[in-house]
Amino acid sequence: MEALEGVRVDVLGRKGTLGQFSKEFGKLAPQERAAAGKALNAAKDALESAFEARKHSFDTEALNARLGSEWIDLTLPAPGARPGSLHPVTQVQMELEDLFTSLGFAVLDGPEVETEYHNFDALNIPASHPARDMQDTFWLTDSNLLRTHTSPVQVRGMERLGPPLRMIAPGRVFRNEEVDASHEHTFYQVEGMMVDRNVSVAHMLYFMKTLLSAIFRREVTIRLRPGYFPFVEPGFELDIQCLICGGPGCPVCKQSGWVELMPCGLVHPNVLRMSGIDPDEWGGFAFGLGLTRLAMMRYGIDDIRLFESGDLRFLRQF
Ligand code: FA5
Repeated sequence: MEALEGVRVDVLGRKGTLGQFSKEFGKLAPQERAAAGKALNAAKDALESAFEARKHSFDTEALNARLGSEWIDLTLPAPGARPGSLHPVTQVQMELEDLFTSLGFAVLDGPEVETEYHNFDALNIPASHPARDMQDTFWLTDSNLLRTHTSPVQVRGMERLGPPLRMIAPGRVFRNEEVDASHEHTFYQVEGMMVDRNVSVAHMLYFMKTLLSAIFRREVTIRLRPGYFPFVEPGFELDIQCLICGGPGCPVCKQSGWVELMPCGLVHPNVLRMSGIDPDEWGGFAFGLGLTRLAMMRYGIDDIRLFESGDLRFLRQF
């Protein structure tokens, strides 16, 4: 097509061969000019239509080549929907549910829009208590809130089922949080609670160790340190050695080598009392597991923001 255009310009262009002929007209005798002009115009017309015809045949050839190469058979069956997969957090959640139901725990659910009473007051955190500042809260205009933890489901479980009680409550929680590699504003926790006679820290440790070895399918190094939560006494923080870096420090463990995974403790007598359970007769333990962080450790994911990103390149790996 390019070569053809080159020839066209050479012949028909302003400085082309045919143009040169018209310049010669002055040299002709006046009576010869009319015939020469006619002949020149006829030549020009003939050449123009020859070029057009050639161009048209090139166009047709190009179109035929495309039609040949881009051909699809519309009668073939469609390729079918790409199979989806469960979100990594859902997978870990389902494993935990299986494990705890096999240990006699009920799986309970609670609302994501919670009352201030269930999220705070009934957990021994009255309005004036400084512990409310530990969890930056998304308040709604009707004085309800987006639950900051799964602990309100403990209260709902105690109110509804009473003792003896074994329950877990997985679910989504929300905090008005500065987002980084290990902190999201929307993440998942699993609450665990057992209320019975003579429940001790030893029972609590047994269930938490069972949980960790089932999830990681290997020995993980843990440490227990004192932790403060108004709804437990004594309270602990259970940390696991960071499985992303193995200890030397990385952004996920904030360079400490340890990841805070599971705060826990013995249920505070005030909490039992507020839910109508006599603390002189019953005791209990409770833990609040960071489920999203657990999934990070389980799969070696170094940035929590990937979970809620909706990025299919991430999700298709599970
Ligand atoms: C609580 O939410 C308490 N309700 C836990 C509890 C339950 C204590 C029962 C005692 C008895 P905390 O704010 O530390 O505690 O959060 C619990 C876990 O959630 C943390 O250990 C961590 O794994 C996870 N977590 C907390 N904030 C975030 C966040 N912004 N992003 C991701 N995970 C988080």
